[in-house]
Amino acid sequence: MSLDLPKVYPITDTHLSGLSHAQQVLRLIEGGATLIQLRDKHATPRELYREAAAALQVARAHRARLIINDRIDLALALKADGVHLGQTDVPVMAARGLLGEDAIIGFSTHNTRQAQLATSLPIDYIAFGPVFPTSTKENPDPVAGLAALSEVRAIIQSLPLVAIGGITCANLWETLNSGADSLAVINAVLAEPGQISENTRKMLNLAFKRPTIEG
Ligand code: TZP
Ligand code: MG
Repeated sequence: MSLDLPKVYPITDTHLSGLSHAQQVLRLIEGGATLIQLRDKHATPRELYREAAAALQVARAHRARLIINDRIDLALALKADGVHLGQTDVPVMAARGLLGEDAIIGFSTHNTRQAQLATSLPIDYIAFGPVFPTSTKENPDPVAGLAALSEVRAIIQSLPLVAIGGITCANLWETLNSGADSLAVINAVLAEPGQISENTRKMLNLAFKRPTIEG
């Protein structure tokens, strides 16, 4: 299993953007996103089913992949591209059994121990963070920092690594240089709803211009 992750992996947030998930997905795709996570901690299951179905339709029409945060039931019912699970969600093994081999399963970790344990799970990528302070997540885990991100990179070897939490254009290069394959972002791309496509494009372009440590 080796997932080829795009450098920028946006996550939707209806409160922050004031837009539906489908509207956000369209704007993110227009900015170049090819892998997007639908995350909603507030909608009812019924609302979320409808919203996710609409967002998935937009993603499919543009050949982008849509991963559902937390909700294995919705991912299964809607045949989404995968699910992103946290430490207290349905166990990864159970999710893999339900979704099958082809689904993308991502798993959140917040410290090196969790990352180590995650290496034995049937997952396609590990997310690690918050790397930097974030005001987007309610009750975030302690800020882990770039040194811990580098440690995780070493621990998980070639398993794809997504960094998350407080990532912006200002810290994007150092985050990639610390071992992240991909950057999951909310605020950096959604905080200005009129600029979602532009800000996504800007981050993707910057990521491609990254100077490597070796030079
Ligand atoms: N998990 C760890 S930090 C975070 C999540 C969902 C929020 C990331 O949002 P932002 O705005 O990119 O800091
Ligand atoms: Mg979760």
